[in-house]
Amino acid sequence: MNEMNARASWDFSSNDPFPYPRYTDDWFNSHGTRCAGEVSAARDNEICGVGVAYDSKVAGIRMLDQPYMTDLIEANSMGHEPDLIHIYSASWGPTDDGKTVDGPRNATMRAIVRGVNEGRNGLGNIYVWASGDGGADDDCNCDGYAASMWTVSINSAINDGSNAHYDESCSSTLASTFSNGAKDPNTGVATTDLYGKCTKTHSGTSAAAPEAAGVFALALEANPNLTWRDVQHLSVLTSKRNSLFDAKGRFNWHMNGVGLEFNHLFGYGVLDAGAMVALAKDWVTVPPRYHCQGGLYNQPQKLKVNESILVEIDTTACYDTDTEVNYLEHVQAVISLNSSRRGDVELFLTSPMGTRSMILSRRPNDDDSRDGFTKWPFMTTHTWAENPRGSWKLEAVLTSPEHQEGWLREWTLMLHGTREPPYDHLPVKDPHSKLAIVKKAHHDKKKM
Ligand SMILES: [Ca+2]
Ligand SMILES: [Ca+2]
Ligand SMILES: [Ca+2]
Repeated sequence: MNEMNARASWDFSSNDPFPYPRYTDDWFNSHGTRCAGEVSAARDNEICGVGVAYDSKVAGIRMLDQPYMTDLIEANSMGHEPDLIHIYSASWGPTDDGKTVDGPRNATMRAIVRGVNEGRNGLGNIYVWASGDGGADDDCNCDGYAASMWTVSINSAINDGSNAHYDESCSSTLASTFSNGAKDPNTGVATTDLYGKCTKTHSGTSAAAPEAAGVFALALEANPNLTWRDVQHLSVLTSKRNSLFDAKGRFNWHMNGVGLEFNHLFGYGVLDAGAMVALAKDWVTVPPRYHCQGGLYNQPQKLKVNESILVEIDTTACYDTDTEVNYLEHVQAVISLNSSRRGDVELFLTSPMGTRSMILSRRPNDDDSRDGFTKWPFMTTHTWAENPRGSWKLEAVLTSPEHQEGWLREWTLMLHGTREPPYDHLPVKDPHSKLAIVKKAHHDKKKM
């Protein structure tokens, strides 16, 4: 490692200042060492490769290696030294079995919220999250850590631009980086390993998230004043579609209402470190963020099999109030529903500008009939920079071969974003850039 920051490190699994991995025959605890090397392996380290941000320092937080996980261990880890640590990179989460619906508990949620609001001396910690390795039968919007708007969740692509077989899809993924999964087994991620070794087989979205953490470290090096939201805006504006595509042809690229291309698998595309650093140098912090409850729908509706029911919320987006939102960042559809088979429910959210996000996909292994979803915050990033005023449509359907039943009970629409246009003070250097396209969309709209 380039330099280990011992002061920012801690072992929450055994409560001591030394987060050394516990060595086992199966190398089970090699994960953190491998992720750390991707970010921060020094130049000329004579072991292997080089970290994305090779001048960064890295702290180790050991927190997964004990018989059970507690809210307190998670909270302490996520909130550890939030002024010393700028970026937290997490390659863990709820079980990827395609039937778990789980997210941060109270203390962990509070720690993350405190991190983004107060961490990094008020600029906000960056929480980078692996979107998960549950494959096509899981949905990362059922992983409350990845789906949180306070985390930047990162999916992976393989070297030919297609998604990996283990990739999950969901509307909350912001961007992607590269990882293993190609047919050629020699296409894993090279990084540091236990016993001072080199591995060339680091894998999964676990290997994708630290690459993003490295890119964000470079952006913060170029401009230390970036807030946690600036980093998300930069990701949206500089990630590239390139040749990324869905190997199974399910999810195409679409353009949202302000001309930004997004994909259900890859978010806004693959991170471009050079473009992000260049734009970070010119960046002017985005205007204040407001939270607007756009509306509440609470007349229970019976779901239908293979036929959508449609409910609408018509919103002013808190027009002429203290929380007016005119330019979206994240949108949450906070939903309560239950069904005789939870995994058969699909949900789609369509914005007033016509952008349709699949906020829940079918999960064939999820046979829950009891819990359903209770005020679950399904999140989409796909309507970024759109104007939220108008009619939002929620479609719900049971995609069941046999007879199932269910109820959509409640839907609260939460709109998060700015009152002021976010990029007004940024110079446009490239007329074909996404920044130029969005600024033009915002400007044209104002003239109307
Ligand atoms: Ca220890
Ligand atoms: Ca998952
Ligand atoms: Ca997220």
